[in-house]
Amino acid sequence: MTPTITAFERSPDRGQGLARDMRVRWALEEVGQPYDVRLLSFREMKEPAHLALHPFGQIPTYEEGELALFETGAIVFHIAERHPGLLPSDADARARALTWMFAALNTVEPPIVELEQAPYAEGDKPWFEERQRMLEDRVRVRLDQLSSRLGDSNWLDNAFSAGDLLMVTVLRRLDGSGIVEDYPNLSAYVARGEARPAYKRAFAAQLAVFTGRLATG
Ligand SMILES: N[C@@H](CCC(=O)N[C@@H](CS)C(=O)NCC(=O)O)C(=O)O
Repeated sequence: MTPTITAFERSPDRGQGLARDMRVRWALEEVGQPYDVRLLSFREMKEPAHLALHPFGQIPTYEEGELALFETGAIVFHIAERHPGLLPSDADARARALTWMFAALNTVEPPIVELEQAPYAEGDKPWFEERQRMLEDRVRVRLDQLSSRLGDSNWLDNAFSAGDLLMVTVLRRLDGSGIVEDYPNLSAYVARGEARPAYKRAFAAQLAVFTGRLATG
């Protein structure tokens, strides 16, 4: 059965891979599962039909027959559980990959999202610049730690996994800030993720929502 995901009809980043349907598209591409996409306006995201699928009125969602899921971590885990390629078969390695999935979403993403949203939410406050510096320091603490752990490895725990998929998409949220560039091994890690054919297909498909064109090759 072909799953259907939801995505922005008009994304704030105009399809640069930052909207979170990118994670789900990438996971589906990694495992070779075709999917359909239903595009939603901001108004439609807050209407009862979508709230029945996603209680917080957000994207992405994932529908497969009777099953309806929200939260990218849960959706990527579901895909990874049902197809080979995103989670190791060894039980301990699988548990470690799951740990990295949670670390990406629970430990690394929150300070990044706070930094990203501060200019919109608090940009007009007299204390904004001081707070912005504090938020950036918090992000740097996490990136220092992640960079130390990654070291010279290609991926977080040997082979590429759903943990890397989520971590790369989380780090990409810092695009344009120049922060990841201060960590050469993290920059190279993100670039390795972006170089994967499945990532490129997912990126092209998301961008095509805005350009109307799917890149070939
Ligand atoms: N924790 C959620 C976050 C979902 C989320 O923030 N989605 C954004 C798009 S990337 C959204 O729908 N924003 C519009 C809104 O919250 O109204 C997940 O990982 O799925």
